[in-house]
Amino acid sequence: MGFPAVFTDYARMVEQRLEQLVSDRDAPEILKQAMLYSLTAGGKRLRPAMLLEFYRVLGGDPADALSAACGIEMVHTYSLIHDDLPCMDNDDLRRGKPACHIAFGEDTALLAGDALLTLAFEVTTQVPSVISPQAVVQAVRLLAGAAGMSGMVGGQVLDLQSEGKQITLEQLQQLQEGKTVAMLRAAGQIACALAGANAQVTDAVTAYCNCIGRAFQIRDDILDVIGDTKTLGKPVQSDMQNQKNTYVRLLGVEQSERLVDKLTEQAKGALQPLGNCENLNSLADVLAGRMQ
Ligand code: GRG
Repeated sequence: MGFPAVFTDYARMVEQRLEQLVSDRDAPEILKQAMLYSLTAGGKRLRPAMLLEFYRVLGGDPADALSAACGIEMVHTYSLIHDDLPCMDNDDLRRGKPACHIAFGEDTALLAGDALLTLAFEVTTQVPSVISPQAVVQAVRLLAGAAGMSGMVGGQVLDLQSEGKQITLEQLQQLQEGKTVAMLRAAGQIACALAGANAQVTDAVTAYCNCIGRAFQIRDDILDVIGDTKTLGKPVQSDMQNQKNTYVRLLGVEQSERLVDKLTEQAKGALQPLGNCENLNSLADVLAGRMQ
């Protein structure tokens, strides 16, 4: 089963805009090249596509939220560049290509990540006037919160600290909540903010994203064991080598797969109050069985 067609359309829209947003800027050529190298290396574009689809489901025109969608993909791409650096996971391959620091050197890769992180906040504010300034402020706040110390960066610190140590399932969930779930949840919540959704709708979207986020990371843990480098575009068995704590390590593959299925059903259930969310329901199913 492939991604619903609309997600392929979103990915194309996001890729075009990402290229524009970086190419058009006045900045050192090598920096732009490194940023574009990682931004255009492929990837599922999951976070921006979720943002755009939620925005559409909530009554908006996805084109109006496109720059904000690019913002979340920029933060995600920065995190991958920094995660691959020798001082972090020290991986040479990303999205099927040499990692940014292999292609451009550690110094330029570090700075390309920094530039993507900062540009992300700038472009998130580039929305048309149908979206209120208050909604934009809220979107920026959500993005910063998800990316920062209590979100992705915090999760990464817990991940690094726990390498080679035995941690509990509860600690693992907390780590993955920061490292992975926070950014996926931000995709849904930013869409809610931009669309002016009420609290009840925002809660339903948040519940879906929380379940999808947990299932996504557990599937990632599984793929590190059962996946292959060519399909994944990144090295496999790297969790074991880096002595990472994963669901597979704590529960085994089968029980982890059952948990992914349970979370996927919960995610779909969470969207029922919103009415027709066919594409997001299909997305949940596709992600549960993804091989890349
Ligand atoms: C914040 C300094 C700093 C480092 C980043 C969280 C993190 C730390 C890096 C991301 C690496 C990682 C394995 C995160 C877990 C989430 C995850 C599975 C990311 C991969 O996301 P996909 O599968 O990637 O959506 P594509 O390439 O498809 O965009």
